[in-house]
Amino acid sequence: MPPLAGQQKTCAGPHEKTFDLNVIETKGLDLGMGLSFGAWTYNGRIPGPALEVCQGDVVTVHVHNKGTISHGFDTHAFRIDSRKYGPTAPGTTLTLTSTVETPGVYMYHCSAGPVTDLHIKSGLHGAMIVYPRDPLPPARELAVVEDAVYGKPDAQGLIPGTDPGRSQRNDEEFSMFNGRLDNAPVRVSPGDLVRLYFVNVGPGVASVHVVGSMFDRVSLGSTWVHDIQTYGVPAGSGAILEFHIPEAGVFPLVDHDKLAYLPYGLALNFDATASGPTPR
Ligand SMILES: [Cu+2]
Repeated sequence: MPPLAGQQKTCAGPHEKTFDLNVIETKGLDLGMGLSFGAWTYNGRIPGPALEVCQGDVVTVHVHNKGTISHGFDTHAFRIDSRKYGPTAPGTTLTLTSTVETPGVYMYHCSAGPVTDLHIKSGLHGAMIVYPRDPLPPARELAVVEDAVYGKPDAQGLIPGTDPGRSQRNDEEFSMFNGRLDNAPVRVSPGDLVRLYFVNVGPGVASVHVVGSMFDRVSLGSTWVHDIQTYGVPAGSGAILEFHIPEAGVFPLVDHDKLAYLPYGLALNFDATASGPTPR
Protein backbone atom coordinates (compact mmCIF):
# COMPACT_ATOMS: atom_id res chain seq x y z
CA MET A 1 0.00 0.00 0.00
CA PRO A 2 1.30 3.51 -0.74
CA PRO A 3 2.10 5.50 2.44
CA LEU A 4 -0.78 7.36 4.06
CA ALA A 5 -0.89 11.15 4.29
CA GLY A 6 -1.98 10.52 7.89
CA GLN A 7 -4.27 12.19 10.39
CA GLN A 8 -2.43 15.47 10.90
CA LYS A 9 -1.87 16.27 7.20
CA THR A 10 -5.35 15.12 6.14
CA CYS A 11 -7.12 17.14 8.85
CA ALA A 12 -4.98 20.22 8.11
CA GLY A 13 -6.13 20.09 4.46
CA PRO A 14 -9.28 21.48 2.79
CA HIS A 15 -12.60 20.45 4.32
CA GLU A 16 -13.92 19.35 0.93
CA LYS A 17 -12.33 16.24 -0.51
CA THR A 18 -12.93 14.66 -3.91
CA PHE A 19 -11.82 11.26 -5.17
CA ASP A 20 -11.94 9.64 -8.59
CA LEU A 21 -12.13 5.86 -8.75
CA ASN A 22 -11.93 3.90 -11.99
CA VAL A 23 -13.49 0.46 -12.03
CA ILE A 24 -11.09 -1.72 -14.02
CA GLU A 25 -11.59 -5.45 -14.66
CA THR A 26 -8.12 -7.02 -14.94
CA LYS A 27 -6.97 -10.26 -16.54
CA GLY A 28 -4.38 -10.95 -13.86
CA LEU A 29 -3.03 -8.93 -10.94
CA ASP A 30 0.21 -10.04 -9.26
CA LEU A 31 -0.40 -11.30 -5.70
CA GLY A 32 3.18 -12.42 -5.00
CA MET A 33 4.46 -15.99 -4.47
CA GLY A 34 4.07 -16.69 -8.18
CA LEU A 35 0.29 -16.24 -8.14
CA SER A 36 -1.96 -13.81 -9.96
CA PHE A 37 -5.68 -13.13 -9.94
CA GLY A 38 -8.12 -11.86 -12.58
CA ALA A 39 -9.35 -9.23 -10.15
CA TRP A 40 -11.96 -6.52 -10.56
CA THR A 41 -10.49 -3.37 -9.10
CA TYR A 42 -10.79 0.25 -8.16
CA ASN A 43 -7.86 1.99 -9.88
CA GLY A 44 -6.22 -1.26 -10.99
CA ARG A 45 -5.29 -2.61 -7.58
CA ILE A 46 -6.61 -4.62 -4.65
CA PRO A 47 -7.53 -3.31 -2.24
CA GLY A 48 -8.56 0.01 -3.81
CA PRO A 49 -6.72 3.14 -2.64
CA ALA A 50 -7.10 4.23 0.99
CA LEU A 51 -9.42 7.26 0.91
CA GLU A 52 -8.30 9.63 3.68
CA VAL A 53 -10.73 12.24 4.99
CA CYS A 54 -11.25 14.10 8.26
CA GLN A 55 -14.26 14.25 10.56
CA GLY A 56 -16.60 17.00 9.32
CA ASP A 57 -15.32 16.97 5.72
CA VAL A 58 -17.65 17.08 2.72
CA VAL A 59 -16.59 14.06 0.66
CA THR A 60 -17.35 13.50 -3.02
CA VAL A 61 -16.52 10.26 -4.83
CA HIS A 62 -16.75 9.89 -8.62
CA VAL A 63 -16.83 6.26 -9.72
CA HIS A 64 -16.08 5.82 -13.42
CA ASN A 65 -17.19 2.41 -14.63
CA LYS A 66 -14.59 1.39 -17.20
CA GLY A 67 -15.62 -2.26 -16.98
CA THR A 68 -17.86 -4.43 -19.14
CA ILE A 69 -20.67 -4.94 -16.60
CA SER A 70 -22.48 -2.74 -14.06
CA HIS A 71 -20.63 -1.76 -10.87
CA GLY A 72 -21.19 0.65 -7.99
CA PHE A 73 -19.72 2.09 -4.82
CA ASP A 74 -20.88 1.84 -1.20
CA THR A 75 -18.94 3.41 1.66
CA HIS A 76 -19.95 2.61 5.22
CA ALA A 77 -18.83 6.12 6.17
CA PHE A 78 -21.88 7.75 4.55
CA ARG A 79 -25.44 7.98 5.83
CA ILE A 80 -27.38 8.30 2.56
CA ASP A 81 -30.14 6.53 0.59
CA SER A 82 -28.68 3.11 -0.26
CA ARG A 83 -30.06 3.38 -3.81
CA LYS A 84 -27.47 6.09 -4.53
CA TYR A 85 -24.73 3.42 -4.36
CA GLY A 86 -25.55 2.11 -7.82
CA PRO A 87 -25.08 -0.01 -9.80
CA THR A 88 -24.09 2.13 -12.73
CA ALA A 89 -23.73 0.86 -16.32
CA PRO A 90 -20.42 0.43 -18.17
CA GLY A 91 -19.14 3.75 -19.53
CA THR A 92 -21.03 5.82 -16.94
CA THR A 93 -20.00 7.72 -13.81
CA LEU A 94 -21.64 7.47 -10.39
CA THR A 95 -21.20 10.48 -8.07
CA LEU A 96 -21.80 10.37 -4.32
CA THR A 97 -21.50 13.20 -1.79
CA SER A 98 -21.87 13.25 1.97
CA THR A 99 -20.53 14.93 5.06
CA VAL A 100 -18.64 12.47 7.26
CA GLU A 101 -19.37 13.13 10.93
CA THR A 102 -18.27 9.89 12.60
CA PRO A 103 -14.56 9.06 12.79
CA GLY A 104 -13.47 5.49 12.14
CA VAL A 105 -12.10 3.14 9.51
CA TYR A 106 -14.81 2.24 7.04
CA MET A 107 -15.08 -0.42 4.40
CA TYR A 108 -15.98 0.67 0.91
CA HIS A 109 -17.01 -1.78 -1.79
CA CYS A 110 -18.86 -2.35 -5.02
CA SER A 111 -22.63 -2.22 -4.90
CA ALA A 112 -24.07 -4.26 -7.75
CA GLY A 113 -27.47 -5.41 -6.52
CA PRO A 114 -27.98 -9.13 -5.78
CA VAL A 115 -24.50 -10.06 -7.09
CA THR A 116 -22.68 -7.62 -4.79
CA ASP A 117 -20.95 -10.40 -2.82
CA LEU A 118 -19.18 -11.73 -5.91
CA HIS A 119 -18.06 -8.21 -6.87
CA ILE A 120 -16.64 -7.49 -3.40
CA LYS A 121 -14.80 -10.81 -3.33
CA SER A 122 -13.40 -10.18 -6.82
CA GLY A 123 -11.42 -7.22 -5.47
CA LEU A 124 -13.78 -4.23 -5.43
CA HIS A 125 -13.16 -3.06 -1.87
CA GLY A 126 -10.97 -0.78 0.20
CA ALA A 127 -10.69 1.46 3.27
CA MET A 128 -12.08 4.94 3.80
CA ILE A 129 -10.40 6.47 6.85
CA VAL A 130 -12.35 9.21 8.61
CA TYR A 131 -9.71 10.66 10.92
CA PRO A 132 -10.86 12.15 14.22
CA ARG A 133 -10.62 15.95 13.95
CA ASP A 134 -8.78 16.22 17.30
CA PRO A 135 -5.06 15.53 16.75
CA LEU A 136 -3.76 12.05 17.51
CA PRO A 137 -0.22 11.52 18.85
CA PRO A 138 2.45 11.19 16.13
CA ALA A 139 2.77 7.56 15.00
CA ARG A 140 3.69 5.30 12.12
CA GLU A 141 0.32 5.16 10.37
CA LEU A 142 -0.59 2.31 8.03
CA ALA A 143 -3.75 1.06 6.34
CA VAL A 144 -4.24 -2.71 6.43
CA VAL A 145 -7.08 -4.36 4.54
CA GLU A 146 -7.66 -8.08 5.04
CA ASP A 147 -9.28 -9.78 2.10
CA ALA A 148 -9.37 -13.16 0.38
CA VAL A 149 -9.37 -14.90 -2.99
CA TYR A 150 -11.84 -17.62 -3.99
CA GLY A 151 -10.58 -19.86 -6.78
CA LYS A 152 -7.88 -22.35 -7.76
CA PRO A 153 -4.69 -21.32 -9.55
CA ASP A 154 -4.00 -22.92 -12.94
CA ALA A 155 -0.61 -24.36 -13.98
CA GLN A 156 0.71 -20.82 -14.57
CA GLY A 157 -0.42 -19.66 -11.12
CA LEU A 158 -3.31 -17.62 -12.51
CA ILE A 159 -6.64 -17.63 -10.68
CA PRO A 160 -8.73 -16.43 -13.61
CA GLY A 161 -11.58 -15.05 -11.50
CA THR A 162 -13.79 -15.62 -8.48
CA ASP A 163 -15.38 -19.07 -8.23
CA PRO A 164 -19.08 -18.22 -7.56
CA GLY A 165 -19.74 -21.41 -5.56
CA ARG A 166 -16.75 -20.91 -3.30
CA SER A 167 -17.58 -17.23 -2.85
CA GLN A 168 -21.12 -18.18 -1.81
CA ARG A 169 -19.77 -20.65 0.78
CA ASN A 170 -17.13 -18.18 2.11
CA ASP A 171 -14.60 -20.84 1.10
CA GLU A 172 -11.46 -18.84 0.42
CA GLU A 173 -8.30 -20.22 -1.21
CA PHE A 174 -6.25 -17.92 1.02
CA SER A 175 -6.49 -14.61 2.87
CA MET A 176 -4.21 -11.63 2.33
CA PHE A 177 -3.15 -8.36 3.88
CA ASN A 178 -3.31 -5.50 1.40
CA GLY A 179 -3.80 -7.79 -1.58
CA ARG A 180 -0.37 -9.39 -1.21
CA LEU A 181 0.86 -12.83 -0.22
CA ASP A 182 4.35 -11.51 0.46
CA ASN A 183 4.16 -8.15 2.20
CA ALA A 184 7.56 -6.52 2.69
CA PRO A 185 8.51 -5.97 6.35
CA VAL A 186 7.78 -2.55 7.83
CA ARG A 187 10.96 -1.04 9.25
CA VAL A 188 10.40 0.33 12.77
CA SER A 189 12.47 1.16 15.86
CA PRO A 190 12.09 0.21 19.52
CA GLY A 191 9.68 2.64 21.21
CA ASP A 192 7.81 3.51 18.00
CA LEU A 193 4.05 3.95 18.23
CA VAL A 194 2.28 2.19 15.34
CA ARG A 195 -1.29 3.07 14.37
CA LEU A 196 -3.11 0.68 12.06
CA TYR A 197 -6.26 1.59 10.16
CA PHE A 198 -7.66 -1.89 9.68
CA VAL A 199 -10.57 -3.07 7.52
CA ASN A 200 -11.80 -6.65 7.38
CA VAL A 201 -13.42 -7.54 4.06
CA GLY A 202 -13.98 -11.12 5.28
CA PRO A 203 -14.79 -13.92 5.33
CA GLY A 204 -15.52 -14.19 9.06
CA VAL A 205 -14.14 -12.21 11.96
CA ALA A 206 -10.53 -11.04 11.71
CA SER A 207 -8.80 -11.83 15.01
CA VAL A 208 -6.16 -9.14 14.83
CA HIS A 209 -3.07 -9.75 16.94
CA VAL A 210 0.53 -8.53 17.02
CA VAL A 211 2.93 -11.27 18.10
CA GLY A 212 5.23 -9.88 20.81
CA SER A 213 3.12 -6.83 21.63
CA MET A 214 -0.48 -5.95 22.48
CA PHE A 215 -2.77 -3.14 21.53
CA ASP A 216 -2.35 -0.20 23.91
CA ARG A 217 -5.71 1.07 22.70
CA VAL A 218 -8.29 0.39 20.01
CA SER A 219 -11.00 2.64 18.65
CA LEU A 220 -14.07 1.96 16.59
CA GLY A 221 -14.41 5.72 16.05
CA SER A 222 -15.11 8.00 18.97
CA THR A 223 -14.22 5.97 22.05
CA TRP A 224 -11.12 3.98 22.94
CA VAL A 225 -10.66 0.70 24.77
CA HIS A 226 -7.30 -0.19 26.33
CA ASP A 227 -4.86 -3.11 26.68
CA ILE A 228 -6.14 -5.74 24.26
CA GLN A 229 -4.31 -8.93 23.20
CA THR A 230 -6.48 -9.71 20.15
CA TYR A 231 -9.18 -7.54 18.66
CA GLY A 232 -12.09 -8.93 16.66
CA VAL A 233 -13.10 -6.99 13.55
CA PRO A 234 -16.19 -8.45 11.84
CA ALA A 235 -16.49 -8.64 8.07
CA GLY A 236 -17.55 -5.24 6.80
CA SER A 237 -16.03 -3.29 9.66
CA GLY A 238 -12.83 -1.54 10.67
CA ALA A 239 -10.88 -0.26 13.66
CA ILE A 240 -8.01 1.99 14.64
CA LEU A 241 -5.42 -0.16 16.44
CA GLU A 242 -2.42 1.27 18.30
CA PHE A 243 0.57 -0.62 19.64
CA HIS A 244 4.17 0.19 20.36
CA ILE A 245 7.40 -1.64 19.62
CA PRO A 246 8.57 -2.79 23.05
CA GLU A 247 12.18 -3.68 22.16
CA ALA A 248 14.44 -4.65 19.26
CA GLY A 249 12.99 -7.61 17.38
CA VAL A 250 10.31 -8.72 14.96
CA PHE A 251 6.59 -8.20 15.63
CA PRO A 252 4.25 -9.89 13.12
CA LEU A 253 0.68 -8.70 12.64
CA VAL A 254 -1.46 -11.81 12.16
CA ASP A 255 -5.08 -12.95 12.05
CA HIS A 256 -5.10 -15.41 14.96
CA ASP A 257 -8.07 -17.28 13.49
CA LYS A 258 -6.27 -17.73 10.16
CA LEU A 259 -2.80 -18.84 11.27
CA ALA A 260 -3.23 -21.73 8.80
CA TYR A 261 -2.49 -19.14 6.10
CA LEU A 262 0.92 -18.20 7.55
CA PRO A 263 2.64 -20.38 4.89
CA TYR A 264 0.82 -18.23 2.29
CA GLY A 265 2.26 -15.07 3.80
CA LEU A 266 -0.62 -13.89 6.01
CA ALA A 267 1.65 -11.89 8.31
CA LEU A 268 2.89 -8.32 8.20
CA ASN A 269 6.22 -8.10 9.99
CA PHE A 270 7.18 -4.99 11.94
CA ASP A 271 10.94 -5.29 11.95
CA ALA A 272 12.97 -3.53 14.65
CA THR A 273 16.13 -5.61 14.39
CA ALA A 274 19.46 -3.82 14.46
CA SER A 275 20.50 -5.27 11.12
CA GLY A 276 17.27 -4.37 9.35
CA PRO A 277 14.91 -6.65 7.51
CA THR A 278 16.23 -9.40 5.28
CA PRO A 279 15.61 -8.27 1.71
CA ARG A 280 13.39 -10.55 -0.38
CU1 LIG B 1 -18.98 -4.41 -9.23
